[in-house]
Amino acid sequence: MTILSRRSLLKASALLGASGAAGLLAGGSGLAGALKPQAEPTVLKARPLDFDLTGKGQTRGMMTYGEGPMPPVLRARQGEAFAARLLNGLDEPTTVHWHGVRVPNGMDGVPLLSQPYVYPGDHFDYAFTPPDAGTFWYHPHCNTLEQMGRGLAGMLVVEGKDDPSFDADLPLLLRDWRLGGNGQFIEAFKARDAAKSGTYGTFRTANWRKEPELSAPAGGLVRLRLLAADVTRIYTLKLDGATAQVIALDGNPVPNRFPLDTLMLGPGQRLDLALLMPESEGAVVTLTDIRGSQPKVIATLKATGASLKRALPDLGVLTANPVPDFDAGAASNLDMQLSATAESAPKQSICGTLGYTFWSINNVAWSGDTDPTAPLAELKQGRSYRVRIANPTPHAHPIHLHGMNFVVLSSNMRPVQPFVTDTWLMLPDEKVELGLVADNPGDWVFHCHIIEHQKSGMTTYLRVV
Ligand SMILES: [Cu+2]
Repeated sequence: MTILSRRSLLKASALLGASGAAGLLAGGSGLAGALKPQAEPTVLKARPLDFDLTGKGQTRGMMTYGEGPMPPVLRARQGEAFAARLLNGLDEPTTVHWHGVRVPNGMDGVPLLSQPYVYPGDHFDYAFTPPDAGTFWYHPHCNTLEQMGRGLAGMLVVEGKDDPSFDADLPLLLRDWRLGGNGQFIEAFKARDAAKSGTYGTFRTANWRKEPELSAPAGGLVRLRLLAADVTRIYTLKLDGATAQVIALDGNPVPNRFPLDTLMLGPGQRLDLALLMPESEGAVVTLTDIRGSQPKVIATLKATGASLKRALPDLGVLTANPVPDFDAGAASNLDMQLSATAESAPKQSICGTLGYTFWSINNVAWSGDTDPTAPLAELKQGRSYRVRIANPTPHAHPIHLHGMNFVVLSSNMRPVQPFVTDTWLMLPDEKVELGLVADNPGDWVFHCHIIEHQKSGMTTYLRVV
């Protein structure tokens, strides 16, 4: 299908109404959510919000999903139908992308590439059956810097049938806000920073609270689900006062569990920790971000009650997700270079533009959220590809693929496990090889998840046919 005819189809679909378009597009992918048993949809209303985030009075012009204030932690079950109806209560178009979930293309939430814009007052029905268990999230893919920057990001936990049992399951959404001293939003970015590592927030939160104190049973096993939902910040996490092991990265169980030493977590990434709470009531565990010049406390966990006397070895294994096996012997190479580009102005876009182009993939700068030119590559459905990515820039880039997972094969800079992931944090001067099985048909964006980089050129897409 050419882009032109696809666009025409999308425009025609938009006239049918959002839910009609969803069915049409999902049907076209061959993985039609519409043909599966329907789940009762969770209503997800995107809406403006004024809320006292800082404790110093209301921050105006925030955005959230649902009753709020914070977007709800959605729960789904692996292999069972899930549905959510997005109602757009904002005064601008939006969509929802289900980050890390291997959905049919029509459910992926990228305007023009996979679905129509959802205009103010309109709705869109998302329906899919999550194939994988783990920690995922949802956020817009339209005017993303503003919409995510103002609050639109929530967690999605997909429970597996054989998940080991924990004494507590604590999702923790980490993010910053760009607020001035009066607690009101300031400019979402600075161009000179967008051309470097990105523009940092000024007010840090976990679950929309500054340094929240959570509680968990003393001597209990806690599954701490961490999401780096910030538009810019990379975290280097450290835990004091408890032993913990990394059990999953980006929704997928890690091949070998390891301690949380100084693992970096880039925007878009998730990290599941199995944490053993201290035995004595009142003892405090502290999660700190040690990246940057000043360590910053993210959250604390206080032990409550009599000790449950559990131990980390009590935990069963997490079952691997049914991601297809990469076939190294039959794989073709696919090379990508992340680079800076000559500064230029991108085209106008319904989903907003920063007004700058700073970045590119294979020397092509994406000209906006909504004006794809051609796919970077056309992949054959079911075939394996060795994606070789080089980052010759002096900045880190968490590079994210929609619709499919890849397995980390090698890095020129650090030892890696064969992690299965949707987002890999490319370090400066790093070269990695990722194994991809192109098993999900459709057009899938591949972009840096530092949103200023994404929105100023570092985006492309792969077509699987
Ligand atoms: Cu980047």
